[in-house]
Amino acid sequence: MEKIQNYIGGKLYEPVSGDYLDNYKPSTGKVYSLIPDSDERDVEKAVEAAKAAFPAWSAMSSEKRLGYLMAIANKIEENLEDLAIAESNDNGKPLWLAKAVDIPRASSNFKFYATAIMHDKTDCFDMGGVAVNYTLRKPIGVAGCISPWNLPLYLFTWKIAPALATGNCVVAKPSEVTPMTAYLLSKLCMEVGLPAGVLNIVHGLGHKVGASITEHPEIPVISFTGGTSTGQQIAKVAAPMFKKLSLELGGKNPNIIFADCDFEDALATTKRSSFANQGQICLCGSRIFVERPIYEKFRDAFVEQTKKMVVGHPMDEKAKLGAVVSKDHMEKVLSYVKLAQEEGGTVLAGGKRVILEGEFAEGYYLEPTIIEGLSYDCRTNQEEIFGPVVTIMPFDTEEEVLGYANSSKYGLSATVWTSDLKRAHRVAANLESGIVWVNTWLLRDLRTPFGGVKQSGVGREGGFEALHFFTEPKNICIKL
Ligand code: TXE
Repeated sequence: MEKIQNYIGGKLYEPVSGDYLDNYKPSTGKVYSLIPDSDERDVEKAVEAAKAAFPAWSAMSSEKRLGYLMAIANKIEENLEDLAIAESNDNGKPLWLAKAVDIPRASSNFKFYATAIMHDKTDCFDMGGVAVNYTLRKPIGVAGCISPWNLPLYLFTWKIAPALATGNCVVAKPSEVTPMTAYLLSKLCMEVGLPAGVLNIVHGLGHKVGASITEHPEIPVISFTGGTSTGQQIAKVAAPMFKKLSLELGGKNPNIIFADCDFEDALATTKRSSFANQGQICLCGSRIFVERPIYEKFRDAFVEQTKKMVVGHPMDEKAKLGAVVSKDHMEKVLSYVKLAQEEGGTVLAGGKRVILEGEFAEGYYLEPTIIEGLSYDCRTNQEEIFGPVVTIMPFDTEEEVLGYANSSKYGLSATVWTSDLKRAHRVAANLESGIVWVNTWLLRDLRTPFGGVKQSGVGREGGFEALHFFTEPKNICIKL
């Protein structure tokens, strides 16, 4: 049984406790590796290593840091197949998805930030002969990066890359549900000779290792992606310590489809935005609103095509959906299907666990599920389910659907389908979300600000937003 190890000070270590946790393979429901059950002692070792590495790493030229990060990006590409298999084994997602999305994006994250630091600039304010002001941006020190299980390496590197690129050192914790690719990444960092202590990865439970990172007095900046309730816990600890905080949390994203949409494109994309990654993407469009003139036509076509979607084991090329990430999560999602029916909803497609043959019989598979007949403000339409479950309902006016869409306590992303350019601008401007896609979904430019409003988080990742998050500006005014 493979034992994952912590990566501290450039070396691999057992946890100080010597204890391990079971790591389950979602596709089979069986334990297939072991995770260090680390604690504050491992975090302390990691912080010491990061502090020791910080002076040299932060003083290094951007060009030299670019070299290390590009070397890591190239290693990820060279090991794409192994990393994708590991990701699929750990998360349950189809292998083709890990190969097409997760692992290539992990490499892109490193490449994007390795090059971004070569183009960042600061400000100068000329007081007309009296004085001149210039701004310096300096790395903060040891950054804490805590990431979730839905896009493990993709989101892990999305935090680490800008933190390292800007000259910080990192103590990172991947989700204990999907630790494998972070472990493999640590080996790639050793292969490229990343200086000891620049990146440290401590595996273990959120309330132990995650909490220890959050409350550590020598980690002044925390970047977190995960559930809203966990984000609240982290904020409670970090705020009184005046830590800089980035929180990327949950979503309950509206998918608004007007009658003048490109019907086939809206239908094809809605299948993806509803069920990609088994619906375990914070950007999935889980509330579908269709303008009444095309409601029945769209609903019936969507149901018919959803029923044909193959749910299979992750190595099955035909599988559109693999396994959801854990038994607990599968049961949580099924509990929402039950709730929806109690709230008056009708299941038009799916709603049940899928039992596959042979070694996959105990895997965590769910049917893609569509539910109709709910009110916009019921729990099913207000709470994040984070599985392959969407609701669908008609609307008659723009004001009505904006009211439905904005009724959520979340505000991460939204999708709008219309051929009316003026309406696209108007509706996008009135949606309470950090990201709006018009006639597309999950089309990503890494330069754009990424994040949400309301209970979807605090701050933005992406582009120069991330470079500025991981640095502190200093204004120097010189009298002439
Ligand atoms: O998140 P958690 P999980 C949502 C989604 C999902 C829910 C829970 O609704 O069902 O969050 O998912 C660490 N101090 N999203 O369990 O618990 C934990 O170990 C410090 C949306 O993944 O928030 C893990 O590494 N850290 C999200 C990370 O936090 C703590 C994607 C996330 O775990 C901690 C995933 C603590 N007290 C889930 N407790 C998105 N926005 O993409 C836990 N952790």
